[in-house]
Amino acid sequence: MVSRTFRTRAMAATVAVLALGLAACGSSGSGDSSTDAATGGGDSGDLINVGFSQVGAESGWRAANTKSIQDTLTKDNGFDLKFSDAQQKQENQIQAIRSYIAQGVDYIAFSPVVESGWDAVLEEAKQANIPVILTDRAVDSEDKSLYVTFIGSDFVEEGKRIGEWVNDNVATEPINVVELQGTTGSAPAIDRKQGFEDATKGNPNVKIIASQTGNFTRAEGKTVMEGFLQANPDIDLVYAHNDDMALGAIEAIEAAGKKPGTDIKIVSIDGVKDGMQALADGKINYIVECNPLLGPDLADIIKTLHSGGTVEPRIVTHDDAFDQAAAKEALPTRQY
Ligand code: GZL
Repeated sequence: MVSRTFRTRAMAATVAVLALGLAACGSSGSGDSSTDAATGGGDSGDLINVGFSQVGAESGWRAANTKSIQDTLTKDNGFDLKFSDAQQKQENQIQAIRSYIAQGVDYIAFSPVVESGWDAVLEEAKQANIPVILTDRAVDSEDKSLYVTFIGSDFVEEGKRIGEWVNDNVATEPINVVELQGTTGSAPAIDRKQGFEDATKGNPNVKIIASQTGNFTRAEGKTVMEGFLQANPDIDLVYAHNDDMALGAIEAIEAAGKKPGTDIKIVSIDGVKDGMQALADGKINYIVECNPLLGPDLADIIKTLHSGGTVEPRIVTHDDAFDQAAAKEALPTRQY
């Protein structure tokens, strides 16, 4: 999650704002102090208007991310959240952001489905004086003034951690690797591929024999894996950029009469419940987590900004990693 320093600072700012809010409520005798106290900034009773454009509903990770945002940015917590699902289409996200600008929201937050093509619409938000917060995925805009901060995991590091585990636990002899890439052009797909290659390029035992996008979905991951199996008789390891594609690959491997996790090893990223269950069951061999629970930190960031505070331009969320034994231990208490 967000660095301890950031949260301490945010909590201090929030406490100060709450104290001011309660004092104002007491002196003015106005209505619902819980709403006033929750927002602190602006007139009493105002909610903070936030427009959020979500990538889609393509994976278990996305569902958990959406739930975290919608469960946190509530009216009881001082927010009026406008939420849209772009069905993994950039044009839908751009349209949603323009709609939020037209509605005059206080803040815009979004998870960019791909890295490129955002400068124009972000410039429009900037001209409208609406601060933009990137969550989960980054954009490749050179102009860093187009958004206030980017909160999300370090995808290159995730790919590197996978590669390092493969070096130490599988590629102690020559192995043929197939890679199920995430959505083409998305930050996690670009960076997870880079990280894995950075970690394994010095290991002559690792040979990537095929690499293709499965668009982060279980169905497309299964279809691509079926193609890999038909074209390559000797696959030793699948590197899936997310659990949903890994779960699709498991279905394809089993349909081909092979044992996932044994005949063909699988490594993946996310750590969603279905992925962790497959890991505990021995069908996946290693998972690096990508924490989707960004709602509380997004709320902290907005409340800090709304009370006149500042936030770091890059906030890296913490990710754990799990082998099969660790998955068995962690499953009972997983939040997603
Ligand atoms: C990563 C996120 C990715 C997940 C996928 O932060 O953007 O998108 O790894 C999801 O499961 O579809």
